[in-house]
Amino acid sequence: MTVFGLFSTLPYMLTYLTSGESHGPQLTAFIDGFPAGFPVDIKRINYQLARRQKGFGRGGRMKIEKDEVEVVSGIRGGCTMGGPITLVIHNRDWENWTDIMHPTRLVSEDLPLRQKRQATETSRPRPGHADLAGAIKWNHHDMRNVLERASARETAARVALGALARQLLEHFNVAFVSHVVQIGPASLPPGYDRTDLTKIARLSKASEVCCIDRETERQMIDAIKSAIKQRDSLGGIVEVIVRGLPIGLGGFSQGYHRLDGKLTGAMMAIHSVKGVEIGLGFQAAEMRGSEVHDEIFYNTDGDPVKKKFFRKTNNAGGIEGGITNGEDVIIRVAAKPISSLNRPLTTVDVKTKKPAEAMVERADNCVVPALAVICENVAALVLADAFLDKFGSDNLAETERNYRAFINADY
Ligand code: EPS
Repeated sequence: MTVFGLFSTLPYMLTYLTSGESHGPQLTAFIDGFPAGFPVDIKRINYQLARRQKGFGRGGRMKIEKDEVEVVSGIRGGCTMGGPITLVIHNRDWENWTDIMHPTRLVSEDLPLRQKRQATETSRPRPGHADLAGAIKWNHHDMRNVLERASARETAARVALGALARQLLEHFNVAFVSHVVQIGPASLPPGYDRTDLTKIARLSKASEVCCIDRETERQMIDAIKSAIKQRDSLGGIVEVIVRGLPIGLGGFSQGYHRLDGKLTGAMMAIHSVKGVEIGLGFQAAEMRGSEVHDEIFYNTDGDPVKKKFFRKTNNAGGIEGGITNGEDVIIRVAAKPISSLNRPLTTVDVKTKKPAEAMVERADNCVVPALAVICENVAALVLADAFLDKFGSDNLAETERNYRAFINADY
C-alpha cells in the first residue's frame, strides 16, 4: 500500500493520499482500490479516531478536537461503490486559526492580518523536527509553512483509512491488538503471554498508557509526570499483534513485494518512529539458527478449526521470506521523544543566523499510547493491500470466493 508514480507498475491494490495542515480547516484522506460492496461501519472508524486521541501525556489540543469522519465520496447507502473513497476530518481548532492559516486572504492587502501572521511566524527551528531541513528545502523563512504539514496531526487521516482497511480484514476474521511496552525508562518485563488477545486488548484499553501490567503502568505514568514537571518529552515502544492472516500474503520475487519490507516502511513513515522490528528483530542477531527458527508441525487430528501447519514458537513474528506464515504478525515500533519541547534546546535563528532558543509550540509530552493505535491501523492498510493482492479487489463477493477457495484448498 503506497502511492508511487501515476503509471507505476508496482502491484499495489490500494493507493492512498492524505492532505491538510494541523491548523487548517480539515484533514482529507483518499483511498482508491477498495472493493465494491463492502458495508462500512462509520462508528468503527470514529472509534479508532477516538482511541488515537487518548493517552496520558497528551497536550491541550486533544481537549479541543473530537475527531470524526465525514464521508464525501465512494460510499453510498453504507456500502462501498468501488471508486475512490474520501474521508474528511474537520479541525475544530481551525476556528482559532482561521486568520493565521487562511488559504486565500492576502496579507499584503490587510495590515491587521499581516500583524497577526507575524506574531505567529517563527524562524527558530526545533532540533529533531522537520523545521530546518524543510525550510531550506522549500525555501520558507516562516517555519509555520513547514511544521503545519509535518505535524503528527496528519496521523488522524491515516488512522481513518486504516480503520476502514481494518474492517475489511476483520470481516475475514483477522484481529488487531496493540499495547505499549515501554515509555522512557519504564518497560514491561519480558516474557508476557500473547495467547489471549482479548485479554491484552481489555487490559490495554483499561490503561491510560495502554499498558497490560499495572505496576509497569504506574511506572510509565510516573515517568511521564516527571518529564512534564521538567518540561520535557518521552518516547517509547509499542507492539502490534495481528492474528488470523492466512498463509501467503506478500511475496519475494522482487524485494518490494516482501511484506516485512512494506510493513516496516509504513511504520517508519509514522512521525517520531526511529526503529521497527518484526518478531525477535535485533535480538535474533545474537542467537543461533537452531534457537531462532520456528519448527514446523502439522495437525493430524483433522479438526477443521485448528490451523493445519503451525508453530509452537513465533520468533519470526509471522513472516518468513517476505510472506505471512499463518502465525501472529508481531511488530514492535520505537519512537523518539517528540521534538516540541517546553524547555527549548539551542538552535540558530534562520533570519539572524544568531544562536537562539528553539520555538516553543503547544505540544504533547508523550504520544506513545496514541502511537500504538496509529501503528495498529497503519498496519491494517498494508495488510489489507496484501490481502486484496492475493484474493482480488474488485468486489467483496469475489474476494470472499477467492479467499474461501484458497483456505479450503487441499494442501
Ligand atoms: C503536534 C503538535 C500538537 C499536537 C499535534 C501534533 O498540536 P498543537 O500544535 O495544535 O497543539 O497535539 O497532534 C495532533 C493535533 C493530533 O491530532 O495528534 C506536532 O507539532 O506534531
